[in-house]
Amino acid sequence: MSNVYQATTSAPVNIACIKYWGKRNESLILPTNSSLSVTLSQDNLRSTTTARADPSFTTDRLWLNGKEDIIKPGGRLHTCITEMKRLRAEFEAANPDQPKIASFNVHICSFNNFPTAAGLASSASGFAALVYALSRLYVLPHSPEDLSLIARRGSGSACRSLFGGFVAWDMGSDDATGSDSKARQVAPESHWPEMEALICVVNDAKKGTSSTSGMQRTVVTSALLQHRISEVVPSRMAEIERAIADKRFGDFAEITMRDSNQFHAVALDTYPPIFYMNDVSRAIIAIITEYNRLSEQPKAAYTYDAGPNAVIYALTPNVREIAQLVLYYFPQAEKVFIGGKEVEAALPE
Ligand code: 2P0
Repeated sequence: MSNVYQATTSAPVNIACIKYWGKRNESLILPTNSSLSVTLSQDNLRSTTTARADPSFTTDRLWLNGKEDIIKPGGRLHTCITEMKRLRAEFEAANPDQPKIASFNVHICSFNNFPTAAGLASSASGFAALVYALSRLYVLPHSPEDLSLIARRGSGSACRSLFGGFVAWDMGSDDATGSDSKARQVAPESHWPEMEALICVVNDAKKGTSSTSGMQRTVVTSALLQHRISEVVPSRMAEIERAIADKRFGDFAEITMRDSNQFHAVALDTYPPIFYMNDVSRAIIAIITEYNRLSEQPKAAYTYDAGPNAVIYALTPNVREIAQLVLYYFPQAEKVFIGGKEVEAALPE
């Protein structure tokens, strides 16, 4: 019987607090600003990917949620697979006892257990899982930081899903090869285990303007983006890293909400404008703003990506109260369970 070369891994979704929006190099996927996210550790927001290499495969093939996706030559999938095969070839050259599998074609099968392309960062977990599955298949010794360089070529935000916890994507300055545009763990999840994310699915349909084309239009047309990348993000990155290190939730929350607001302002400043939030998204902002007004420091932070769904960051002791509040204003929402117990709609005391 011949050997089977196969590996299965999964990777989680990440939700940015400092948003990535804009590329300075389209083909290398180099961003116009650094970004920072929290990797969600819930089991129900993951991409699970199996990769198999076999001499009998005549081409590389990939299935996403059971449907075959075409691997276009020169496209992002093709780039990631080619780069991983290159690392395996280097590994085989340095380790002659290893089986020669770098030249085999691969079949890749990936499933998301959440709605694809609904502004829930499916490309982030998808490409991270793809790169990670191939690294396991090829038993590569590379660090998550090294692998993040390749995941980035699949989808920018994917580089951040190779780490858990709080993760920065440093924009880097090597414009020729992008060798320093990679992810870095700012703090593991265990540093601040009370940090939780409440996800409010406002609409799980596929979004109208893809991130890739939306950000292209922004880079070309928005003057506000230029202000954001030069004047705002660099100091915000430093401030949020310090807030995370010191576990100052109020500051973390304010920076996160301000950055979400500015990202959507930049989308509006794009010409023609891009709207990702809808009336329900804006109602949730109003609810969280009112809730935060009741205390000295913010206790909840909303953030929105390229879609209408809200992610609310909060510390464990406040999550139930916030879920109760959202359910109070949206009684038609699906049931919410925390710790196995159904959350009842209620206003805070
Ligand atoms: C982020 N988003 O930082 C931001 C916030 C959406 C809003 O990263 O073109 O799907 O594949 O590099 O990674 C969405 O961008 O775009 C994104 P590509 P990607 O999470």
